Amino acid sequence: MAECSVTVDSTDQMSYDTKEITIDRSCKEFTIRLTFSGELAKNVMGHNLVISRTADMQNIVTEGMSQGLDNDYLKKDNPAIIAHTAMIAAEEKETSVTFDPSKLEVGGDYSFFCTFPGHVAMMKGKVVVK
Ligand code: CU1
Repeated sequence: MAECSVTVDSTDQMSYDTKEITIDRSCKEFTIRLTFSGELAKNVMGHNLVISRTADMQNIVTEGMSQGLDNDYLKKDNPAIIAHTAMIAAEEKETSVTFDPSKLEVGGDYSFFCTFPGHVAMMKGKVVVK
């Protein structure tokens, strides 16, 4: 049976607990659950999880910076964003996003990452589509 969800934890150390997630394209829907196991507040250690083609990642991060914390440092109407969670931290320790994995191509080069300013250097990983 296909595994149609994954949980990724994020921390006060500006990190996710995994460097790679696998999305099974045979799932009707795929859910990514993002948790926060730290103690810091969103304005200092907010994390989200965004999926895009790796080639679009830097642009999404850069344009997100000017959107501010109120918009989760993300320009959400950018069509290059395939899926994204809300930004969380100690105030709200869990969120999730459910999307249609048929938007992804098997073998495509995709990444997941955090758009909080400065975090992408440490908070990114590979999305494997099978
Ligand atoms: Cu972050």
